Amino acid sequence: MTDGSHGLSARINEVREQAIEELKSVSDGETLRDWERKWIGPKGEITSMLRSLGSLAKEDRPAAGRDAQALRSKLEAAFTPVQELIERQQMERRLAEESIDVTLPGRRPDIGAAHPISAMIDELIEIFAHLGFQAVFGPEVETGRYNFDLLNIPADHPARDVWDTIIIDDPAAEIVMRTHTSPMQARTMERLDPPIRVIVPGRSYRYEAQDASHEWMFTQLEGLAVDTNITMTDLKGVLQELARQLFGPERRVRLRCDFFPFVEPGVDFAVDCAICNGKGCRVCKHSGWLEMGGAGMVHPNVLRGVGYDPEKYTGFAFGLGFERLVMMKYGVDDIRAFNGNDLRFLKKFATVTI
Ligand code: YSA
Repeated sequence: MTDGSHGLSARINEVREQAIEELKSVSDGETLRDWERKWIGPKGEITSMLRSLGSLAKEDRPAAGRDAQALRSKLEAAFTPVQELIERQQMERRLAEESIDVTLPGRRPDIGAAHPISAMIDELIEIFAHLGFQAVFGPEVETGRYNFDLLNIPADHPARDVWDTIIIDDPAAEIVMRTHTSPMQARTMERLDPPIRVIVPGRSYRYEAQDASHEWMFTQLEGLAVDTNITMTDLKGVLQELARQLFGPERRVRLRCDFFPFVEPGVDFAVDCAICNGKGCRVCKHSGWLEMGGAGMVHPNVLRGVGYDPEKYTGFAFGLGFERLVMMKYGVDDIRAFNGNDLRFLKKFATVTI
C-alpha cells in the first residue's frame, strides 16, 4: 500500500464519521437534501473521492475504489431510513393541517331560480301541451318577408308603419329584430302540413319609449292552429281555457273587434279581472277587464302565401305579451322590473329552482 492510498483510506474513515454524525442532526427535508448533496450527490464528497482515484498508484486503485463504493453504500443505507422518517413526518403534518372537521355546518349553495318570465313560459308550454299544442322557437333576427310580407303586410301597407321596427342591417335588405312572434306562423306552415297546433314563446323587439307598460325588448306567446273546419269557437275555447288555467276556473274571456292585417276577423281578447272579480280595481284600471293580446282567424292571404288552400283549411292565431301577463297575475306595476336585475324583485318569484 502506497502513501497515496493510505491518505485516501484515512479520508474514507473521516468522511464516514463526519457524514454519520451530521446525519444524526438532520431534522427536516431541507437539511436532508443538503446532506445528500454534500455527501452522496453527483457533486458530493464520495464522487470527488472516486474521481481522485486516478492520482493513486495503479495497484492501489481497485481496493481504494471498492472502499469508496462501500462507503457510498453505507451512507446511502443510513440515508434511506432518515429520508423515510422525514417524509412520514411531513405527511402526518399535512394530514393534521388539512384535516376536515365534518361537524362544521355546511355552506348553503347559492341555487339559482327561473326568471319569472321563464317560469311563465314553462307554465304556458305545459298548459298548451294539454290542449295538444307543441312549442316551437324561431329566429329573433328576421327578414321583412316573414315579419311583414307573409303576414299580409306588404311594403306599401300603412300597418307596416305602426310597428316600431329596429332595422339592424341595410334597410333595403330589411333585416330586422322581429317586432312580434307572428313571423313564426309562416315559418311553421312552410315546414309542416295541417293539422297544425303550435305555440311560439320568444322575445320581440320594438323601438319604443320605455314606460311602466312598454319595453323595447319583451316576450310574446304566439298561438296557431290550422286544420279543416277550425272556427272562431275553437279560438274562444282555447283562450277561455288559457284564462281559467292561469287565473282560476271562474274567469271569463271577452273578444272585441280589432284589426291585424294577418287575421280576418280580428279581435283583441281580455279576461275579467281575477283581483276584483270584474268589479273594477287599480290593477284592471277600474274596467273589470285585463287586456291580454290580439287574435283572429288566419287571413286567407296568409294561408295562400305559404301554399295552403284557404278553401280547404282555416285557422286561428293569437299573440299575447308575457310581461303584462305576469304583471296581471302577480300585481307587478312596472314592466321595467323584469330586466332591472334587482334580486329583491326576482327572489319574490323564486319558486322554481333550476
Ligand atoms: C294578433 C293576431 C294574431 O292572429 C296573432 C298575433 C297577434 C299579436 C300581434 N302580432 C301583436 O304583436 N300585437 S300587439 O302589438 O298588440 O302585441 C301583442 C301583445 O304584446 C300586447 O298585448 C302586449 O301585451 C305585448 N306588447 C306589445 N308591445 C309591447 C308589449 N309588451 C311590452 N312592451 C311592449 N313594447
